Amino acid sequence: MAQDLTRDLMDLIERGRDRQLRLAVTGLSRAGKTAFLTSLVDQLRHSGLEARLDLLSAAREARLLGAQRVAQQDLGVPRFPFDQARAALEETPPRWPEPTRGISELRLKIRYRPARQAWLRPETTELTLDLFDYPGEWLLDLPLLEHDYLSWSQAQFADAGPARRSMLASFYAEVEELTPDAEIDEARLAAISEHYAEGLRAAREAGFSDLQPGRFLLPGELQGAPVLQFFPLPGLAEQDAETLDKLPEASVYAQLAKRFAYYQSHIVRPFYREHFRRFDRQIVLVDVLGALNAGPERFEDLSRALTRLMQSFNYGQRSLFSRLFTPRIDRLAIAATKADHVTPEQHQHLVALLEALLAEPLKNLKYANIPVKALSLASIRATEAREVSHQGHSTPALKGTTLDGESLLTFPGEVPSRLPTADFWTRQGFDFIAFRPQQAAPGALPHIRMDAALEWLIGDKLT
Ligand SMILES: Nc1nc2c(ncn2[C@@H]2O[C@H](COP(=O)(O)OP(=O)(O)OP(=O)(O)O)[C@@H](O)[C@H]2O)c(=O)[nH]1
Ligand SMILES: [Mg+2]
Repeated sequence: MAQDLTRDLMDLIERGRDRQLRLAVTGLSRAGKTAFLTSLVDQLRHSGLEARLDLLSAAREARLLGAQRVAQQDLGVPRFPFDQARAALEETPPRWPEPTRGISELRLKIRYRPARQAWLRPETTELTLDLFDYPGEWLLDLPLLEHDYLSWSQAQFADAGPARRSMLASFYAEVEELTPDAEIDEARLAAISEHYAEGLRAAREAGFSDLQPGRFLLPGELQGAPVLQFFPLPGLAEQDAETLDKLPEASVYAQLAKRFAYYQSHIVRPFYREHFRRFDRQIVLVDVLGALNAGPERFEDLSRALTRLMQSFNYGQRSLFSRLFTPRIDRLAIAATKADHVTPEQHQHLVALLEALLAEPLKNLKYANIPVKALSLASIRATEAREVSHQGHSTPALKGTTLDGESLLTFPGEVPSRLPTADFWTRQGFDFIAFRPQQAAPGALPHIRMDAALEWLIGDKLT
């Protein structure tokens, strides 16, 4: 207890001195969070020696001395599996890090020489960077906190397009026969919940993003628990709220609403409270290219999911008071990940498309006067950019190895710089290929613009 208190006090002092930063790496499932964190640690650990970080001013000015992982704050949370991720990348053939199944934390101490040496100023200083990783599936539970059972049910049915509906067909067939005032039948609720979970899993496999509740996709230790046995009911209307609320405890509606509330208060809220409240900076990672490859319904689904998600974070300018006691995100980056899937001259379009996808949240952030930088990056670059000449013309191409080990020289297609039109979708001019990471070489992992991201997110703290 006393130890906890001392630690919290030390943190508070460090925050006050601007020597500690908590960075939210936000991204839906498969967006590239784990790859980003792995690369971030790797680049900073190699900084000063073999990392290529020219766009990070502290590195360019040779003031960045390196970084070390240190004991994290919460000893009850596993450590971010950096070594496992790095080892997977070094195997022959190299492998991508595993999808994340639970929460992990990481604390980095970054050592640097301040830009201006002054009297009484130490020659070297440290910045503590706190990071954490989690399964993307769980992130979409944050917007679920905004709802009650009635409004949540309505939203789940309102947003589903034809492809998504077809994946949930067996759930729809069952649930449509259920009336809110029917008496509960435990076994039936469990069976319908399983249909719902199956439908969500199928939708995820098919590239959909806006899927709630997240623990249905990745239950962890909650597998089979009644708290995961609920689902939305169709045909509920706002004006029925009063009647619905009066239904007896043993009715289907009352039971489902109770489980939904339990899920919110016992699963989502603690997750949010413990991990998502205290951030100073944020990077939102988006697999724009993956969504582009998956078609219009998935693309819209991603845009909607991200817009809702970004409402769950605290943004605002900082005063000394807010920095100490109610930290807010005062600067963020949005990044289109896996930029090495397209040729370099497409990167600008990729950023424009990302901005179009996030138009709504960007408007709000601008209004709140929060600086945002949009960029495209590859945390771990798997391809090489090439020029191919054909009949006297030189065209850009990518060289990489597919996951099956086939060596490829390809032009994956043009990225539209605006939200794609119907015409784009019918032509479907984009061919997304999953590449294997490059064979490990000495030094830091190859990347695209990790240094630009770092400069924006922490550069000002390294001066
Ligand atoms: N080519 C390329 N592929 C990448 C890059 N980053 C991620 N990927 C691919 O995207 C997949 C998902 O990346 P992860 O970092 O595991 O994604 P995540 O956001 O941690 O996903 P969850 O843990 O499932 O939430 C990887 O297995 C790679 O196939 C990159 O920089 N370049
Ligand atoms: Mg992950």
